[in-house]
Formats: sequence, structure tokens, C-alpha cells
Amino acid sequence: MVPTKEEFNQRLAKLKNKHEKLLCRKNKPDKKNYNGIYYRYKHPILTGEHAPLHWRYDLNYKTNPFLMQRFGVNAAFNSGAIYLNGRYLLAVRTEGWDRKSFFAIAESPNGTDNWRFWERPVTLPETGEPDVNVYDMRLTQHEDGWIYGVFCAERKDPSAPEGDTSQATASGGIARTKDLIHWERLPDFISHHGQQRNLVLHPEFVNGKYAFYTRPQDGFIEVGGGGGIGWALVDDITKAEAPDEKIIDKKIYHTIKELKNGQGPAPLKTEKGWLHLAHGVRGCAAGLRYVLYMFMTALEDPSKVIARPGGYFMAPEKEERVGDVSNVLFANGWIRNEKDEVFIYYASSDTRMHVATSTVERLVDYCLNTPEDGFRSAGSVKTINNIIDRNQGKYGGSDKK
Ligand code: M1P
Repeated sequence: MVPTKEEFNQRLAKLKNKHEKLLCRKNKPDKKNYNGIYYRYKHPILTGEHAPLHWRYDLNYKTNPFLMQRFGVNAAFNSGAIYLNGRYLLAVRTEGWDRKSFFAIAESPNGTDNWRFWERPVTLPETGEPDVNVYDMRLTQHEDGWIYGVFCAERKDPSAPEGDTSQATASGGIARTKDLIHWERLPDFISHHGQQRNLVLHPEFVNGKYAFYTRPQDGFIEVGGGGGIGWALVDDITKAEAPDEKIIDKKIYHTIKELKNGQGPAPLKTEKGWLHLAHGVRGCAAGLRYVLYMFMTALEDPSKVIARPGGYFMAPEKEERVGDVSNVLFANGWIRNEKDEVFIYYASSDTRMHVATSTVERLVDYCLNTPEDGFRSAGSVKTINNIIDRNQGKYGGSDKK
């Protein structure tokens, strides 16, 4: 039986109420589990359920008396971030039930809760070769005056054998805007080192050129002989072509970035150097495991690594471990506000968005004072012994009386 108009209205009121409660839910730092570096927040900040009802439902009784979702939203994850005129904004990778991702801007008054999507998702212009899927946008406020969105543009591999409907290609898509509403699409980044994902634009000119962090890869999933975080200078961003890509942070055997790695958001400039957040991937019996790590590069040369804290900075915990692609943390957005607080926006298991907060001071301390990976078991023991020696006052480092 078709519901009456009254039943329709009652159900709609309930839906609106539930949605509003989710959007207004306060989020607090999990102070009990503070690790000296950052506070994780208790609740995810965005999920598919946060998507506006008016995107998902035809709200007209006449055309949708059963009040069905006409477009389901599966997930909200891997978001670029920007702090614009005191506003905390995310360019969210929003994924429909149809498996296609698109970008949508979400805004919060304080960076941690009350996130709301803007009225409509981003209408991203296409190039002459339309993308099948776009995702993982990094937002960079460049000194040239534009805000750039650099993302992965995925298409079916034209060289795939007939009947192979899964092989794809990944390229670096580039678009720019002044207001996050109107976007100008530029040609895709041209790399001479295979496919590209995790392309990120540095916020300043370097030697008068646009500078990109790249991730050359031989295939769509496997980086193969390629991989590592690369560095490329580009003369003209309206036809970005990298004559060369130098690897500045390579993948390394038996580390958290054994299989592949990728730059996260654009780096943050500090007095001591550029702070970088990245992800590293290793393989294990459970599949791929994605964790976040940090490093620092020189102020005068952002391609020169000056600090490599060993191990992971953040790894999946509790509910973060499970989702559409389990055991994954991925971050492509962070915000530093005028108080030098840093909001780290990370996604778990390709499903939902979270926030953790820190400060520039703590992150610099973490990068400069965390020992490097020793690359062997004996190296780890040596690092621990050094810490013990310090604690026992061997180098005058203990406050023990
Ligand atoms: O599924 C995990 C991640 O896999 C890819 O990242 P990478 O290219 O580094 O392996 C991306 O598809 C990313 O969106 C996804 O979160």
C-alpha cells in the first residue's frame, strides 16, 4: 500500500531529526589516550550518512511516496583541507552507492564538529578525455593567488585486453578556483615515469617554478619499479609537464613503506623546515596496511629531507581498522590555524573521516627528536638502549635527582 501524505510527512520529519542530530553531535578529544603528539577525537567527523537529505531523497510525495533514497552515499573519506578566511573547509571524497567518487565541500565552525556539506557537490569540469572516477583532492593555496585542487583522475586502461573490465590508469588531475565553487580545469599532469597518484602541489614557487610531489608508478595498484615520493619542477601549470622526477623519499624493505608511499597534504612551513605528512603501505597476510608517517624538509630546499622520524605517526585503531578497505589510514588534508594549532584530517578504511589535533611545536618536536628507523632489529634495540641510557642520566639528560 502506498503511504499516505501524512505517513510520508511523519517519516520525513523523523529522517530530518535523525540527520540533524548526527550533524550537531559534539566531538571531544579523547584525552585518556593522549600520546603527547596529538589528540584523536572521539567520533568520526564525516560519514556517508552526513550527506544532505536533499541530495539523496526525492522529497516530493507525488514522485516518491515511499520516500526512497534515489542516490545513496556510501562513504565520505580522503579529504583535502583548507583554512579560508577563518573557515575550516574540506574537499571530501564522497562516494556513491554506484562506486563513483566526486568532491563535495564540507564546512565546520571549529574544525572538529558540526560539519555540513555545502548546498551542492562540486561540478568539476572535465578535459577532452573524461575521467571515470576522481578522488583524493589535495588543496593548495598557492602564492600565485589560486587555490589548486590536485587529484587522481582515473580512466579505463585503453590497452587492457578485451573483456578485462578492471584495468585502469591513474593520472594527476589539476583544477583551480578562487571560491571552491567555480573551478577551471587544467590539462592533466604529464609524467614520463608511468602513472601518477598522490600528486601534490607545493604552496610556493621554487626557483620560479611550480613544484610538485609526485608518485610515479608502473601500474594502477602496484608501483612496481617506480614508487617513492618524487619531486618535479614545472614551468607552466596550465600545461604541467615534468621533464624529470627525482625521488626524495623512497620505499624501503621491511619498513612501514615497504610496498609504496605517497605525500599526504601540501607541507606546512615552520621556522625549522617544512612539515610533511604521508602514508606508507606494507603487505601482510591480512592484505595491505596503510599507516601515516611524517618527515621534514629544508626551508630553502623543500626536496631535501632533514628529519625522518622512524615508524608510523598514526596507525588504524579500533573501529578505524574496519571498513570498505580495511586496515587503512589515509590523510590528504590538514589545517594550521592562526594559533598554530594543527588539525589533521584523516580517513579510516576508505569509509569515514576523522580529526586529530596537535600543534606546530609538537609536530616539529616529534619530527626532530624521534629517532630514525634502524632498518634492522639490532637497530631498534640500539635506539631503546640510547633512550634508557639517557633516562639513567648518561648524557646528563635525566631530571632524576
Ligand atoms: O585503498 C587505500 C588507498 O589506496 C590508494 O592509495 P595508494 O595509491 O597510495 O595505494 C588510493 O586509491 C586511496 O584513495 C585509497 O585510500
